Amino acid sequence: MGLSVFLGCLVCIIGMAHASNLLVVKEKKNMDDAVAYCESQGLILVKETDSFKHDDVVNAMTEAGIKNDDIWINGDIKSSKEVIASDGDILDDYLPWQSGQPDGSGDCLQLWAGVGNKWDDTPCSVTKYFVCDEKTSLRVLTNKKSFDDAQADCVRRGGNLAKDNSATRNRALLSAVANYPNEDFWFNGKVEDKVVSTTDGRIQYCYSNWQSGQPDNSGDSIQLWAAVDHKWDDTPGSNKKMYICEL
Ligand SMILES: [Ca+2]
Ligand SMILES: [Ca+2]
Repeated sequence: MGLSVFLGCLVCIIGMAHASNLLVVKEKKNMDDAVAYCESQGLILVKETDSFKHDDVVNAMTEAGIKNDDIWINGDIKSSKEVIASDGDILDDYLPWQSGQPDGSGDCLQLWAGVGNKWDDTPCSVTKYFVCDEKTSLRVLTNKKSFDDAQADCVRRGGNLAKDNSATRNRALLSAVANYPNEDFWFNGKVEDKVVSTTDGRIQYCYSNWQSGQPDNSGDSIQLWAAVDHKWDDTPGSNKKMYICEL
């Protein structure tokens, strides 16, 4: 018994760090070359997944002295108007298009300086400055859903609700939700008789981050509870909350 728990804990050490760290590249390239350049640096062409990331990008451009230039951001615009990032991520929950866009003028996504850095579809062959971001497998989704619907949406995106199975991973999750101090979040945690498991049925022995007094049998799903600095709380999965996918 002791041995199996120990082996389980070795698995639990795996995690990832997160920090906002944008690289503004003041060398104009076409979209394909911009994507490839970021990849060559171990980074990814920046994905504007929410308004906070958008603001980070504009602030980085301002600091770099290119706020009045168009830049490439990550997005391939399909004929359906669906926007897909270079890593396959579906960008559909934050869409700050300029009014009248996308108008079919191209398949690639730019921040259009002339209209206050809004989104515009434009030809991929044009050369522009661009911004790289560090890769992260964590994706915060702000369109609130029940636990099951949140997990289904993460699966649709090619992943699952993110596990919170180590102190390192917990720091990454807290960093990911830091812009939303007043919002509860679903992550990949279910609880029954105080035993934590994930949606794949694995029991998690090694790590927990319960708020004092929790779990109190108030539900079978675990939230990052905003009221207590995003510590864990068991609560009904039917409640609609923001959520974190791991892609
Ligand atoms: Ca356009
Ligand atoms: Ca509870």
